[in-house]
Amino acid sequence: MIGHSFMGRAHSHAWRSAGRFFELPVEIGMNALVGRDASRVAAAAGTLGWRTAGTDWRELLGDPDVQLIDICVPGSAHAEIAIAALEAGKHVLCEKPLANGVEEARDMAAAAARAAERGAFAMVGFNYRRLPATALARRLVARGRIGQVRHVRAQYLQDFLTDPEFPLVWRLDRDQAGSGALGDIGAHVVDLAQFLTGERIVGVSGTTETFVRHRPLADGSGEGEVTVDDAALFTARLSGGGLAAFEATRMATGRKNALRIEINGSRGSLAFDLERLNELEFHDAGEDPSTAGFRRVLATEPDHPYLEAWWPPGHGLGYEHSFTHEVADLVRSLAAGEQPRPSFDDGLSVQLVLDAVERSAAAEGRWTTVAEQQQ
Ligand code: 4PW
Repeated sequence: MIGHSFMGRAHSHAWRSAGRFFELPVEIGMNALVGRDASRVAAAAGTLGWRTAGTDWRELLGDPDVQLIDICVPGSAHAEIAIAALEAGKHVLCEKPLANGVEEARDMAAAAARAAERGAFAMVGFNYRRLPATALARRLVARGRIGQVRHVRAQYLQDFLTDPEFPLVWRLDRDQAGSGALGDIGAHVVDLAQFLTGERIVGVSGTTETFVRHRPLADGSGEGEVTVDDAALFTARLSGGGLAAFEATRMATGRKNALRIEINGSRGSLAFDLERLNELEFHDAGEDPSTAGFRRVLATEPDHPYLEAWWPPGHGLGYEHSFTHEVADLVRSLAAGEQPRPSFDDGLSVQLVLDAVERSAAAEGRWTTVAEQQQ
Protein backbone atom coordinates (compact mmCIF):
# COMPACT_ATOMS: atom_id res chain seq x y z
CA MET A 1 0.00 0.00 0.00
CA ILE A 2 1.21 3.48 -0.85
CA GLY A 3 0.20 6.29 1.52
CA HIS A 4 -0.66 6.16 5.20
CA SER A 5 -2.79 9.20 5.98
CA PHE A 6 -6.58 9.21 6.21
CA MET A 7 -7.25 6.72 3.39
CA GLY A 8 -4.17 4.65 4.20
CA ARG A 9 -5.46 4.17 7.73
CA ALA A 10 -8.97 3.33 6.51
CA HIS A 11 -7.63 0.80 4.01
CA SER A 12 -5.23 -0.75 6.54
CA HIS A 13 -8.14 -1.37 8.87
CA ALA A 14 -10.01 -3.00 5.98
CA TRP A 15 -7.12 -5.22 4.89
CA ARG A 16 -6.69 -6.29 8.50
CA SER A 17 -10.33 -7.05 9.26
CA ALA A 18 -11.83 -8.32 5.97
CA GLY A 19 -10.55 -11.89 6.32
CA ARG A 20 -11.42 -12.00 10.01
CA PHE A 21 -15.12 -11.37 9.45
CA PHE A 22 -15.78 -12.57 5.89
CA GLU A 23 -14.92 -16.02 4.65
CA LEU A 24 -12.46 -15.24 1.91
CA PRO A 25 -10.93 -17.78 -0.49
CA VAL A 26 -7.40 -16.51 0.12
CA GLU A 27 -5.48 -15.14 3.06
CA ILE A 28 -4.57 -11.46 3.00
CA GLY A 29 -0.95 -10.58 3.81
CA MET A 30 -0.17 -6.96 4.62
CA ASN A 31 3.27 -6.95 3.07
CA ALA A 32 4.71 -3.49 2.52
CA LEU A 33 3.79 0.10 3.31
CA VAL A 34 5.33 2.93 1.31
CA GLY A 35 5.51 6.62 2.23
CA ARG A 36 7.72 9.61 1.52
CA ASP A 37 9.35 9.97 4.92
CA ALA A 38 11.34 6.94 6.17
CA SER A 39 10.74 7.41 9.89
CA ARG A 40 7.06 8.30 9.53
CA VAL A 41 6.33 5.35 7.24
CA ALA A 42 8.18 2.98 9.57
CA ALA A 43 6.10 4.19 12.51
CA ALA A 44 2.87 3.93 10.47
CA ALA A 45 3.73 0.39 9.32
CA GLY A 46 4.11 -0.62 12.97
CA THR A 47 0.86 0.99 14.06
CA LEU A 48 -1.21 -0.17 11.10
CA GLY A 49 0.19 -3.69 10.91
CA TRP A 50 2.32 -3.77 7.74
CA ARG A 51 5.30 -6.16 7.67
CA THR A 52 7.81 -3.81 6.02
CA ALA A 53 8.14 -0.10 5.34
CA GLY A 54 9.84 1.70 2.45
CA THR A 55 10.03 4.97 0.57
CA ASP A 56 10.14 3.81 -3.08
CA TRP A 57 6.97 2.27 -4.54
CA ARG A 58 8.91 1.09 -7.59
CA GLU A 59 10.59 -1.54 -5.40
CA LEU A 60 7.19 -3.24 -5.04
CA LEU A 61 6.89 -3.81 -8.77
CA GLY A 62 9.53 -6.55 -8.89
CA ASP A 63 8.57 -8.15 -5.56
CA PRO A 64 6.96 -11.56 -6.18
CA ASP A 65 5.30 -11.43 -2.74
CA VAL A 66 3.31 -8.38 -3.81
CA GLN A 67 0.22 -9.29 -5.82
CA LEU A 68 -1.80 -6.13 -5.38
CA ILE A 69 -0.88 -2.47 -5.02
CA ASP A 70 -3.26 -0.21 -3.12
CA ILE A 71 -2.90 3.49 -4.02
CA CYS A 72 -3.88 5.88 -1.20
CA VAL A 73 -2.10 9.07 -2.30
CA PRO A 74 -3.33 12.32 -3.91
CA GLY A 75 -4.76 12.08 -7.43
CA SER A 76 -1.67 13.59 -9.11
CA ALA A 77 0.23 10.34 -8.44
CA HIS A 78 -2.53 7.85 -9.35
CA ALA A 79 -1.86 7.41 -13.07
CA GLU A 80 1.90 6.85 -12.89
CA ILE A 81 1.70 4.30 -10.07
CA ALA A 82 -1.40 2.47 -11.32
CA ILE A 83 -0.15 2.09 -14.89
CA ALA A 84 3.32 0.92 -13.75
CA ALA A 85 1.74 -1.56 -11.31
CA LEU A 86 -0.65 -2.98 -13.93
CA GLU A 87 2.19 -3.28 -16.45
CA ALA A 88 4.18 -5.19 -13.81
CA GLY A 89 1.28 -7.67 -13.54
CA LYS A 90 -0.03 -6.45 -10.18
CA HIS A 91 -3.71 -6.01 -9.33
CA VAL A 92 -4.52 -2.42 -8.34
CA LEU A 93 -6.92 -0.76 -5.92
CA CYS A 94 -6.84 3.01 -6.47
CA GLU A 95 -8.52 5.68 -4.35
CA LYS A 96 -11.07 7.99 -5.96
CA PRO A 97 -11.39 10.07 -8.02
CA LEU A 98 -9.56 7.86 -10.49
CA ALA A 99 -7.35 10.67 -11.79
CA ASN A 100 -6.99 14.43 -11.93
CA GLY A 101 -8.21 14.67 -15.51
CA VAL A 102 -9.83 12.78 -18.35
CA GLU A 103 -6.65 12.14 -20.28
CA GLU A 104 -4.99 10.38 -17.34
CA ALA A 105 -8.18 8.49 -16.56
CA ARG A 106 -8.35 7.26 -20.17
CA ASP A 107 -4.71 6.10 -19.99
CA MET A 108 -5.46 4.27 -16.73
CA ALA A 109 -8.58 2.59 -18.14
CA ALA A 110 -6.61 1.51 -21.22
CA ALA A 111 -3.82 0.09 -19.03
CA ALA A 112 -6.45 -1.75 -16.96
CA ALA A 113 -8.02 -3.24 -20.10
CA ARG A 114 -4.62 -4.51 -21.29
CA ALA A 115 -3.79 -5.92 -17.85
CA ALA A 116 -7.18 -7.65 -17.53
CA GLU A 117 -6.31 -9.72 -20.61
CA ARG A 118 -3.32 -11.01 -18.65
CA GLY A 119 -5.36 -11.61 -15.48
CA ALA A 120 -4.39 -8.48 -13.49
CA PHE A 121 -7.40 -6.37 -12.49
CA ALA A 122 -7.97 -2.80 -11.35
CA MET A 123 -10.62 -1.31 -9.10
CA VAL A 124 -11.36 2.26 -8.01
CA GLY A 125 -12.33 2.93 -4.39
CA PHE A 126 -15.85 4.33 -4.44
CA ASN A 127 -16.45 2.85 -1.01
CA TYR A 128 -19.97 4.18 -0.44
CA ARG A 129 -21.36 1.61 -2.88
CA ARG A 130 -20.61 -0.91 -0.17
CA LEU A 131 -22.66 0.12 2.80
CA PRO A 132 -25.55 -2.24 3.53
CA ALA A 133 -28.10 0.56 2.98
CA THR A 134 -26.69 1.70 -0.39
CA ALA A 135 -26.19 -1.88 -1.60
CA LEU A 136 -29.79 -2.60 -0.54
CA ALA A 137 -30.93 0.49 -2.46
CA ARG A 138 -29.22 -0.85 -5.58
CA ARG A 139 -30.88 -4.22 -5.06
CA LEU A 140 -34.32 -2.59 -4.79
CA VAL A 141 -33.81 -0.46 -7.92
CA ALA A 142 -32.54 -3.48 -9.88
CA ARG A 143 -35.62 -5.47 -8.79
CA GLY A 144 -37.88 -2.72 -10.13
CA ARG A 145 -39.24 -1.68 -6.72
CA ILE A 146 -39.16 2.03 -7.61
CA GLY A 147 -39.88 1.58 -11.33
CA GLN A 148 -38.58 4.00 -13.93
CA VAL A 149 -36.18 6.58 -12.47
CA ARG A 150 -37.51 10.14 -12.84
CA HIS A 151 -35.41 12.19 -10.41
CA VAL A 152 -32.10 11.89 -8.61
CA ARG A 153 -31.34 14.47 -5.94
CA ALA A 154 -27.80 14.07 -4.67
CA GLN A 155 -25.72 16.13 -2.27
CA TYR A 156 -22.40 15.72 -0.53
CA LEU A 157 -22.11 18.38 2.16
CA GLN A 158 -19.23 18.95 4.55
CA ASP A 159 -18.09 22.04 6.48
CA PHE A 160 -14.40 21.60 7.23
CA LEU A 161 -13.37 24.51 4.98
CA THR A 162 -15.72 27.06 6.51
CA ASP A 163 -12.96 28.54 8.69
CA PRO A 164 -10.82 30.81 6.44
CA GLU A 165 -7.83 29.97 8.66
CA PHE A 166 -8.03 26.27 7.72
CA PRO A 167 -4.61 25.70 6.04
CA LEU A 168 -3.87 25.24 2.37
CA VAL A 169 -3.72 21.42 2.40
CA TRP A 170 -3.22 19.32 -0.75
CA ARG A 171 -6.97 19.01 -1.29
CA LEU A 172 -6.99 22.76 -2.06
CA ASP A 173 -4.26 22.55 -4.71
CA ARG A 174 -5.40 21.85 -8.25
CA ASP A 175 -2.03 20.32 -9.22
CA GLN A 176 -2.39 17.67 -6.53
CA ALA A 177 -6.15 17.19 -6.20
CA GLY A 178 -7.42 17.95 -9.72
CA SER A 179 -10.46 19.83 -8.43
CA GLY A 180 -12.05 20.75 -5.10
CA ALA A 181 -15.38 19.70 -3.66
CA LEU A 182 -16.34 18.56 -7.17
CA GLY A 183 -13.76 15.76 -7.45
CA ASP A 184 -13.19 15.08 -3.75
CA ILE A 185 -16.78 14.51 -2.70
CA GLY A 186 -18.93 15.27 -5.76
CA ALA A 187 -17.26 12.25 -7.41
CA HIS A 188 -18.84 10.00 -4.78
CA VAL A 189 -22.38 11.15 -5.50
CA VAL A 190 -21.81 10.96 -9.25
CA ASP A 191 -20.66 7.35 -8.85
CA LEU A 192 -23.47 6.52 -6.45
CA ALA A 193 -26.12 8.04 -8.73
CA GLN A 194 -24.87 5.99 -11.68
CA PHE A 195 -24.45 2.84 -9.58
CA LEU A 196 -27.86 3.02 -7.89
CA THR A 197 -29.82 3.82 -11.05
CA GLY A 198 -27.75 1.62 -13.37
CA GLU A 199 -27.79 4.60 -15.74
CA ARG A 200 -25.28 7.10 -17.06
CA ILE A 201 -25.20 10.88 -16.69
CA VAL A 202 -25.25 12.08 -20.28
CA GLY A 203 -25.29 15.89 -20.04
CA VAL A 204 -24.81 18.61 -17.41
CA SER A 205 -25.10 22.29 -16.67
CA GLY A 206 -22.95 23.41 -13.75
CA THR A 207 -21.43 26.21 -11.77
CA THR A 208 -18.64 26.30 -9.19
CA GLU A 209 -17.37 28.84 -6.65
CA THR A 210 -14.29 29.40 -4.51
CA PHE A 211 -15.41 31.43 -1.50
CA VAL A 212 -12.04 31.68 0.28
CA ARG A 213 -9.35 32.36 -2.29
CA HIS A 214 -6.29 32.56 -0.02
CA ARG A 215 -5.40 30.49 3.01
CA PRO A 216 -2.46 30.15 5.40
CA LEU A 217 0.28 27.79 4.24
CA ALA A 218 0.46 24.63 6.33
CA ASP A 219 4.03 25.40 7.50
CA GLY A 220 3.02 28.85 8.77
CA SER A 221 5.26 30.69 6.28
CA GLY A 222 2.55 32.91 4.81
CA GLU A 223 -0.46 32.59 2.53
CA GLY A 224 -1.14 30.72 -0.68
CA GLU A 225 -3.82 30.65 -3.35
CA VAL A 226 -6.69 28.17 -3.33
CA THR A 227 -6.79 26.79 -6.87
CA VAL A 228 -9.88 24.57 -6.64
CA ASP A 229 -13.62 25.02 -6.09
CA ASP A 230 -15.12 25.18 -2.61
CA ALA A 231 -18.55 24.25 -3.96
CA ALA A 232 -20.04 22.86 -7.17
CA LEU A 233 -23.66 22.62 -8.29
CA PHE A 234 -25.01 20.99 -11.43
CA THR A 235 -28.12 19.67 -13.04
CA ALA A 236 -27.96 16.59 -15.25
CA ARG A 237 -29.85 14.29 -17.58
CA LEU A 238 -29.72 10.52 -17.17
CA SER A 239 -29.46 7.97 -19.95
CA GLY A 240 -32.88 6.55 -19.02
CA GLY A 241 -34.57 9.94 -19.46
CA GLY A 242 -34.61 11.10 -15.81
CA LEU A 243 -33.38 14.41 -14.42
CA ALA A 244 -30.83 14.89 -11.63
CA ALA A 245 -29.49 17.65 -9.38
CA PHE A 246 -26.13 17.52 -7.64
CA GLU A 247 -24.48 19.65 -4.97
CA ALA A 248 -21.00 19.27 -3.48
CA THR A 249 -19.58 21.66 -0.91
CA ARG A 250 -17.11 21.72 1.94
CA MET A 251 -18.68 24.88 3.38
CA ALA A 252 -22.15 23.77 4.50
CA THR A 253 -21.88 24.68 8.17
CA GLY A 254 -23.14 21.95 10.48
CA ARG A 255 -23.08 19.29 7.75
CA LYS A 256 -20.16 17.03 8.64
CA ASN A 257 -20.36 14.20 6.15
CA ALA A 258 -23.85 14.50 4.70
CA LEU A 259 -23.86 12.42 1.55
CA ARG A 260 -27.56 12.34 0.68
CA ILE A 261 -29.19 10.79 -2.30
CA GLU A 262 -32.88 10.50 -3.10
CA ILE A 263 -34.28 8.72 -6.12
CA ASN A 264 -37.89 9.09 -7.22
CA GLY A 265 -39.19 6.46 -9.61
CA SER A 266 -42.55 5.74 -11.22
CA ARG A 267 -43.38 3.15 -8.51
CA GLY A 268 -41.63 4.53 -5.46
CA SER A 269 -38.71 6.39 -3.94
CA LEU A 270 -35.53 5.77 -1.99
CA ALA A 271 -33.50 8.12 0.20
CA PHE A 272 -30.16 7.69 1.96
CA ASP A 273 -28.12 9.96 4.24
CA LEU A 274 -24.58 8.97 5.20
CA GLU A 275 -25.00 10.72 8.57
CA ARG A 276 -27.57 7.96 9.31
CA LEU A 277 -25.79 5.26 7.41
CA ASN A 278 -27.64 2.22 8.75
CA GLU A 279 -30.97 3.51 7.45
CA LEU A 280 -32.64 3.55 4.06
CA GLU A 281 -35.90 5.40 3.48
CA PHE A 282 -38.31 3.67 1.13
CA HIS A 283 -41.65 4.75 -0.25
CA ASP A 284 -43.85 2.32 -2.18
CA ALA A 285 -46.23 4.37 -4.37
CA GLY A 286 -48.46 1.30 -4.76
CA GLU A 287 -49.47 1.24 -1.08
CA ASP A 288 -52.85 2.35 0.28
CA PRO A 289 -52.54 6.18 0.20
CA SER A 290 -54.20 6.52 3.60
CA THR A 291 -51.20 4.91 5.31
CA ALA A 292 -48.46 5.13 2.67
CA GLY A 293 -45.38 7.23 3.32
CA PHE A 294 -41.64 7.03 3.53
CA ARG A 295 -40.68 4.29 5.92
CA ARG A 296 -37.35 3.86 7.61
CA VAL A 297 -35.76 0.50 6.82
CA LEU A 298 -32.99 -0.39 9.23
CA ALA A 299 -30.42 -2.02 6.95
CA THR A 300 -29.20 -4.45 9.59
CA GLU A 301 -31.20 -7.61 8.75
CA PRO A 302 -29.30 -10.87 8.11
CA ASP A 303 -30.33 -10.95 4.44
CA HIS A 304 -29.26 -7.35 3.81
CA PRO A 305 -26.01 -6.96 1.89
CA TYR A 306 -22.84 -7.66 3.90
CA LEU A 307 -24.73 -8.38 7.13
CA GLU A 308 -23.84 -12.08 7.02
CA ALA A 309 -20.46 -11.12 8.50
CA TRP A 310 -21.63 -8.84 11.29
CA TRP A 311 -23.97 -8.39 14.20
CA PRO A 312 -27.57 -9.30 15.10
CA PRO A 313 -30.34 -6.99 13.76
CA GLY A 314 -30.21 -3.41 14.98
CA HIS A 315 -26.50 -3.42 15.83
CA GLY A 316 -25.30 -0.88 13.29
CA LEU A 317 -22.16 -0.59 11.21
CA GLY A 318 -19.91 2.43 10.60
CA TYR A 319 -17.96 4.33 7.93
CA GLU A 320 -14.99 1.95 8.17
CA HIS A 321 -17.10 -1.06 7.18
CA SER A 322 -17.52 0.33 3.66
CA PHE A 323 -13.78 -0.21 3.18
CA THR A 324 -13.84 -3.67 4.75
CA HIS A 325 -16.61 -4.65 2.33
CA GLU A 326 -14.67 -3.11 -0.55
CA VAL A 327 -11.65 -5.27 0.27
CA ALA A 328 -13.74 -8.42 0.80
CA ASP A 329 -15.48 -7.99 -2.56
CA LEU A 330 -12.21 -7.16 -4.29
CA VAL A 331 -10.42 -10.24 -2.92
CA ARG A 332 -13.33 -12.49 -3.89
CA SER A 333 -13.37 -11.13 -7.44
CA LEU A 334 -9.62 -11.51 -7.82
CA ALA A 335 -9.66 -15.07 -6.47
CA ALA A 336 -12.39 -15.90 -8.99
CA GLY A 337 -10.43 -14.27 -11.84
CA GLU A 338 -13.21 -11.73 -12.37
CA GLN A 339 -13.17 -8.00 -12.99
CA PRO A 340 -13.98 -6.22 -9.70
CA ARG A 341 -16.33 -3.21 -9.75
CA PRO A 342 -16.16 -0.26 -9.75
CA SER A 343 -13.59 -0.80 -12.49
CA PHE A 344 -11.29 1.84 -13.96
CA ASP A 345 -13.92 2.16 -16.71
CA ASP A 346 -16.43 3.10 -13.99
CA GLY A 347 -13.87 5.56 -12.61
CA LEU A 348 -13.42 7.02 -16.09
CA SER A 349 -17.16 7.48 -16.47
CA VAL A 350 -17.19 9.58 -13.27
CA GLN A 351 -14.19 11.56 -14.51
CA LEU A 352 -16.01 12.35 -17.76
CA VAL A 353 -18.92 13.81 -15.77
CA LEU A 354 -16.60 15.92 -13.56
CA ASP A 355 -14.88 17.20 -16.70
CA ALA A 356 -18.20 18.11 -18.31
CA VAL A 357 -19.23 20.03 -15.16
CA GLU A 358 -15.97 22.00 -15.20
CA ARG A 359 -16.34 22.78 -18.91
CA SER A 360 -19.93 23.86 -18.36
CA ALA A 361 -19.00 26.05 -15.37
CA ALA A 362 -16.23 27.71 -17.42
CA ALA A 363 -18.84 28.51 -20.10
CA GLU A 364 -21.33 30.18 -17.72
CA GLY A 365 -23.31 27.01 -17.19
CA ARG A 366 -23.80 26.09 -20.86
CA TRP A 367 -25.44 22.69 -21.37
CA THR A 368 -22.53 20.26 -21.92
CA THR A 369 -22.67 16.71 -23.22
CA VAL A 370 -20.63 14.16 -21.25
CA ALA A 371 -17.95 12.74 -23.59
CA GLU A 372 -18.23 9.15 -24.80
CA GLN A 373 -16.41 6.52 -22.77
CA GLN A 374 -14.76 5.01 -25.85
CA GLN A 375 -12.90 7.30 -28.24
O1 4PW B 1 -13.42 10.59 -0.32
C1 4PW B 1 -13.85 11.50 0.61
C2 4PW B 1 -12.75 12.31 1.22
O2 4PW B 1 -11.94 12.90 0.31
C3 4PW B 1 -14.51 10.83 1.78
O3 4PW B 1 -15.44 9.93 1.45
C4 4PW B 1 -15.03 11.90 2.72
O4 4PW B 1 -14.72 13.17 2.23
C5 4PW B 1 -14.20 11.86 3.89
O5 4PW B 1 -13.09 12.71 3.50
C6 4PW B 1 -13.34 13.25 2.25
